[in-house]
Amino acid sequence: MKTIPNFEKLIASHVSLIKKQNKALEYSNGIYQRYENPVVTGEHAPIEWRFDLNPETNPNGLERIGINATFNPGAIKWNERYVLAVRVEGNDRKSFFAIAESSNGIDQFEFWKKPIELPTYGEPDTNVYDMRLTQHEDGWIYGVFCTERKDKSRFEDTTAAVANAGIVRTKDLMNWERLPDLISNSGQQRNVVMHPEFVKGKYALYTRPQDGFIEVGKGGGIGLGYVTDITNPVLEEECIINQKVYHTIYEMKNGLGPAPIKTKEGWLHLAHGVRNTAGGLRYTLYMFMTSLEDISKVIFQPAGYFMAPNYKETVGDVPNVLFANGWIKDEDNTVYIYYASSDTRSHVATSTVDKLVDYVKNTPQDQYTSGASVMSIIDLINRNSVYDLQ
Ligand code: M1P
Repeated sequence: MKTIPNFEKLIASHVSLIKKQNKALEYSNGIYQRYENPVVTGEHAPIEWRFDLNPETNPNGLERIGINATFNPGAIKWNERYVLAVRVEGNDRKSFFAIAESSNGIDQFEFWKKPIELPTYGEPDTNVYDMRLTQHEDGWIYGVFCTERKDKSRFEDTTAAVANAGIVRTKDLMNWERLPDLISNSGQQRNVVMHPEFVKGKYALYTRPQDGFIEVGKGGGIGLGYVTDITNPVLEEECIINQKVYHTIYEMKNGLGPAPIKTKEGWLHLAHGVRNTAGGLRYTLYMFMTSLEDISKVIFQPAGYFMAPNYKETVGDVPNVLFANGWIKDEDNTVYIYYASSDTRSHVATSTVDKLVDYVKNTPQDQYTSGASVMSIIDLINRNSVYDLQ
């Protein structure tokens, strides 16, 4: 093994970043706990991915390949480790997936030696992102991600693209088998997520049909459809189970986050909602619960957002965005919520199944008017009037 004299400082600061411990923030709303530091940033990318370490070919010690961001990770507990399938984006704007793992889920995430070499299907993907990992009862771990290619019907428009769901599966997170892309009636699909159990013998997929690449248009809402044979993934019976609604945090578009968590009371869902503002789009996270008997039926949905970007999190490549497509429910019912801020870095927040169920069941639902929101507060004040806060 050769020594690398010019890089000691860089290596030392990388090691200290990877080994850095995370600390829960002092304030919590009781529902979840945020942490001081992001869990994965662009600087977590291994030095060997970025620098040519050979002093002959890199006498000036320059970075050769820049990593711009690490965000929107899928998540799974695997061999007692907390494992993220991170969306890594290079300075060239291309995203790819790389596995990072930690022993405690809140800090010291370290990337595996090499990023995932994703097999292609048909025309090579121009860009891939936002992988949702689902441990399915059929024995496979599925990764459903967004695959983006140029819209050739609008050749002159260099921004015109088509988004669809790409599907891979694995048994060891190292060898990935690519299946055909989703075949659906919608022009475009993004935020497609596989349900972990068969439903009436079929694979169930949450979808987000959309008319355009960015705008959902007349489509939108979180959909649900079924696939009989996952090696020929034709989506059947797609219907919308969670609509966009005027003057809510998901007025403009929404999309499911990770695969839902099964609880005694129903399936817990984490999603993102988008509204437009004078300052651009604002992405926040919200939750809902669907019935164990009928996964298309939303039985609880708290009003408003579950998490919104805090001051630091509002800053980044795409400001004012929280996005989550990975969470892990541990054996002790702790839930690790992996979310990204402003399409730049990945964080963790922790909660428990009990707290999240309490949150979705007992937070007032949206009544869609200011007057009704005031009545919810007055009702709480009245019930609290027997307590003396002094
Ligand atoms: O930039 C915010 C997010 O925009 C897209 O999500 P959606 O299709 O729901 O609008 C995705 O590109 C996502 O990766 C990104 O974080």
